[in-house]
Amino acid sequence: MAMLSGKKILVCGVANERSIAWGIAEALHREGAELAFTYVNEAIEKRVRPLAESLNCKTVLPCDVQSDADLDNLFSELESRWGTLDGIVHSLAFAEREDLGRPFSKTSREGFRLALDVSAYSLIAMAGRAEALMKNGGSILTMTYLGSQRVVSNYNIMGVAKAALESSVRYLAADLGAKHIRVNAISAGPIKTLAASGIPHFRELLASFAERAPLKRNVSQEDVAQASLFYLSPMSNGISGEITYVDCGFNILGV
Ligand code: NAD
Ligand code: 0WE
Repeated sequence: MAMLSGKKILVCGVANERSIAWGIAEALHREGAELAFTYVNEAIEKRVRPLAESLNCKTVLPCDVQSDADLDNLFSELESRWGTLDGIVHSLAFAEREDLGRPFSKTSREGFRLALDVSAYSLIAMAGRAEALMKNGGSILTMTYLGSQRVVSNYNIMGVAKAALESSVRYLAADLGAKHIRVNAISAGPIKTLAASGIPHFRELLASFAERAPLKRNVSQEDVAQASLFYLSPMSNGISGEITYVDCGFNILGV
């Protein structure tokens, strides 16, 4: 039995088939949801269009979350195509590569602004525009990482941005709850995606994670997709403002 038949869900953050958002999109499609996708630029559009078409989806729209005009156009396009919206998958983040490398105390003002704008403010910007479209309530889901709560070497300004994102989840949940709009986050363990490529020592991070995590393995795209289905479906109707670890238990560890 499909859990999401007739539900209209916007998926932001597919870059390629390894993207966390793509695993979620496949799961949503399997459960009967109707999807729309966004891309940040033309290079990503070339990747996203064929992937969307493989799920019989023709709604692929531009959105650089740094642009208010892009966000306005995206939601007015969804309004005219769909009229209502049931869910959003927000699965995007960005910081200058140099800010993930240099000492944290040397983070530039512009690096801070960019990381928080793309990785945290974008959730607020989308939720504010989605409110009017989510006429029957809705579910907004974002992706975060343990580096928001604990120091992870080199995660740096992204840790601060994810802390702002997680706090925004709670404030948005409180603000939009009366409209039956739920806002939650999944805190995923490390997964080798485009955003993880070129991170120094990422392979070592994955290996030590699998060794130490209670489940003795790495987290998969499918693990995150399954938990996402829960949040985008009525199975989680009583849950809002929550951060759920999908990390094979890693976050419970002390020494
Ligand atoms: P990914 O590279 O596949 O996805 C990141 C997406 O962000 C890309 O599609 C990219 O186009 C998009 N993006 C960047 N700047 C943008 C902008 N200005 N406007 C619109 N889109 C923009 O990598 P991923 O690992 O799937 O990342 C998805 C989310 O998951 C991110 O929030 C990331 O922080 C989070 N996350 C990743 C991991 C991991 O280890 N891979 C772990 C926990 C959380
Ligand atoms: O959120 C992320 C990655 C986010 C990210 C990645 C990049 C690389 C390319 C944001 N901006 C950029 N900018 C680029 O130019 N993750 C949770 C994955 C990740 O990144 C790390 C990690 C993990 C895990 C960086 C250092 C340490 C661990």
